[in-house]
Amino acid sequence: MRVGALAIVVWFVAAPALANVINVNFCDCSINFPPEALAEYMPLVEALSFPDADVNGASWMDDRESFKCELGGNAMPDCSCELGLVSAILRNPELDFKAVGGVSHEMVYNVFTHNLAVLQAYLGVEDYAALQPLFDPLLALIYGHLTIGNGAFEEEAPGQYTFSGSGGYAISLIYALPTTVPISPETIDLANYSKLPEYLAWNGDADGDGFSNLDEYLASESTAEFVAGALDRTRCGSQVIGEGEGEEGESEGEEGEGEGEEGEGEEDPGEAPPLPAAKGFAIAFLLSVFLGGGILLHSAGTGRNGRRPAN
Ligand SMILES: [Ca+2]
Ligand SMILES: [Ca+2]
Repeated sequence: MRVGALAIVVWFVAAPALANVINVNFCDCSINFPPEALAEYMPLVEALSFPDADVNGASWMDDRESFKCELGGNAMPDCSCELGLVSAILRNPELDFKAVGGVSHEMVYNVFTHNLAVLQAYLGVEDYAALQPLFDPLLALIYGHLTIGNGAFEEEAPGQYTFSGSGGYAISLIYALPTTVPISPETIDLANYSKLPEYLAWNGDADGDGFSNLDEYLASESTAEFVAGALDRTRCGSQVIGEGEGEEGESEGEEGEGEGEEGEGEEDPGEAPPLPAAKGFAIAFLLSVFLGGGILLHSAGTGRNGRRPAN
């Protein structure tokens, strides 16, 4: 990994004994909720609680006056499973399913680090450097979800937006970053980032065995077995199969989204029912949550920095 432009990654790169290995536990990039004071927002807090948070489904937020939102999921836990898959690939430079229609370490590494450089360029060196100390965990989540990249983000009005999928969720997080200058339209255009939904999204197929990642999740008895099975062509989740057995099947993975496509959230399976609106819940709080609840950001005053947990 290049050291200059990608220096930000250092926070979550542990002892890179091998070139291009990124060690990041996305579940560590989360949240210690301050307890009591949050009763009013408990539905939202519960939705965001890691490692079981599933907030990358069809969602919307409206932070123009009082804060309101509806959050959806896609039936797969985000950090432990969906981002866990990304993490496992980033850790293993030997992983390569390209010859059988799957993903490789190189592909995921390149997308992950490319997006890091793109966002850094969009935000500018000074803003990015200012954000980095406080927001590295959040930035890691952004890059992880961008790498998956499915879904869409649409700003309907300043502070009012809809989003779906990991890509849309990542953009919603970028939208909420407390920058010193307004975030440009290019910065919140998912089309400007690289992504690998055909391999990494719920309906993608990382190992090219014909079973979608959701298939593998539903056939798994644990998170670890999901991550292992989704990267093992002799398994569908916890179940042993013949290599490539699912290739003739009808898995959703066969309809995996192509790179750059913006899938619609309504395709997501098992969408969680919308949560009740959480009035008065400032974006600043949500961002502070990513920092362990210690910091309330100025962003509440900007009106633009809304944030939500979907995807
Ligand atoms: Ca999910
Ligand atoms: Ca598979």
